Amino acid sequence: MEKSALQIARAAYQPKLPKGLQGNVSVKEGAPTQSVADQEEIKKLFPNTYGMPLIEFVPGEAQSYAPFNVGVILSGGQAPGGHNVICGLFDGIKRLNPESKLYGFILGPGGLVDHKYMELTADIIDQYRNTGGFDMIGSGRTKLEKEEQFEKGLEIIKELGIKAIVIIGGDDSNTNACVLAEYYAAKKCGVQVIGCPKTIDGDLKNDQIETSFGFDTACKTYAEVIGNIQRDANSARKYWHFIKLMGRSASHIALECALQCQPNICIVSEEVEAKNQTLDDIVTYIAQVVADRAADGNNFGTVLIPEGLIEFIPAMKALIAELNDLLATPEGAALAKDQQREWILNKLSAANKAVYESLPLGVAAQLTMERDPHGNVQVSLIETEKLLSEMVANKLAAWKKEGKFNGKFSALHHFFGYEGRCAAPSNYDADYCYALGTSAAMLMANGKTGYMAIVKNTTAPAAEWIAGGVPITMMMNMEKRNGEMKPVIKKALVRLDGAPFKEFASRRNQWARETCFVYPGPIQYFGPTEVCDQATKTLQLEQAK
Ligand code: FBP
Repeated sequence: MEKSALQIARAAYQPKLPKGLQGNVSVKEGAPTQSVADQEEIKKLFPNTYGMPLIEFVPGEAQSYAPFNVGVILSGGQAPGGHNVICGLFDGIKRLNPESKLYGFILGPGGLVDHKYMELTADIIDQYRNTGGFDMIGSGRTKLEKEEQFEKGLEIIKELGIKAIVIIGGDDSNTNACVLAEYYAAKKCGVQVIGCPKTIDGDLKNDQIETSFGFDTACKTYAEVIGNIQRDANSARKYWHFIKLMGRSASHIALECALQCQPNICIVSEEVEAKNQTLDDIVTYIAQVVADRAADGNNFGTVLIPEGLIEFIPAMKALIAELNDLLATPEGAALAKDQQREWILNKLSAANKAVYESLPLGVAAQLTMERDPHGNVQVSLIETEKLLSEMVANKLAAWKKEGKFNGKFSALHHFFGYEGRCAAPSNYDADYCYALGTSAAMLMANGKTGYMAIVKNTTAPAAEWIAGGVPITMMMNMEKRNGEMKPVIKKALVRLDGAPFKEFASRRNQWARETCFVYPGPIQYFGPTEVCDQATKTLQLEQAK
């Protein structure tokens, strides 16, 4: 593999570890735990893994450990730092006993089921220290949820003498890790399962998990480019940039980028839903900011749009649900593309018809054409940034005729997503992930199963971070999924009463009218700590006492 100069220099970076994980480690157990809600149901579903205590790792006496083999799986979308979790895991198990082995399952959970794996030796691990991406073993979106899959997995686990599996994934993957842990515990297979909190979306967090790894690096990567665009906008003074940001559902990424870059506008999906806003409300808000800035002679600006917005607009949600049903009927499914629009307009209920008719033709067509294997519209493929700018342009044209707008409006579009998912991890993510991997090794060495590795107090210097484990059942509640009540880890959406949103809301009017852009610049890996080691604004605001 040919390496860049940064990759070579960065390979030598030794991630910082919390004091509790630096030398010999001992386990401090807390009181028994309960699930965050629906305690009786969750307890019944997880009789072997419910109620376990919180774990904290503290400096301890030297102990000897027998060798143990471990399997690791990367699940779902890439997030910067995944390789460092694996490196921390590798170094952790080798430190306890050099005879221990680490196996990586290839291309996600499917690798366990299909018995595709490779042993991760020191030579391989060293190639990937502090690098972005998941290319060491690849990732995939196969869901581990069926008994046949668990049994197939067990075959290869036994063949390789694996004692524990580490699943690095988001809320769904960790829910499934817990189901797997319970299954193997109930069957007394002697196989432990440990989870690690991953996703750039930042929506796997709660009282126990401060943040999911990758969020820090991804946001800093997007913030760099947004800052550059803002500086360009402020130099040419002729474009409005509509920037869509990844985050399948929650708006944490858009909000964090707004806090870092101070754009003129940032839409927060959770607020749109809470205020029951319509598409026209959002368009009117943007158009008004454009018109106000134009009145000051500023025909330029930036608008941040979260990827999941469409599904949070109540009227759009209702329209999408009815379209899903209509197009799933035999008549709907058999329609020729050129007959679709008319047929749909005849079938839709009055309220949804009005919304459908108000959409630009291209977007209306996207809503009916792109279906996923379950028959749902693939909302991430809808070009929300274009939809909004087109509708803003129409509104401004109407206002121009009424004399309410005298400026110019020229829009450019961007989507930032994939480019942030494999960036070289920031110091924060490099350290956080290495500590998570080391914690996972310690949880396994201490016989734990059904736990997620955690690291807390991460706005303090790394030595003061607190590493440990949380029983996954503690984070669960019952939710309806595909018509059935299921135990799941609660997804964390942006809280409108949370400090990050409140900070944004208190400053957005000024950012809208004036030009308050901040230019964060690229992630720095070497240099002063205030430049290299800062946590996200979201975390800093959430942790501020
Ligand atoms: P995870 O939740 O699996 O971490 O993935 C997050 C994400 O990056 C979303 O932000 C985005 O909507 C989605 O993955 C894209 O998925 P894909 O890689 O399958 O296109």
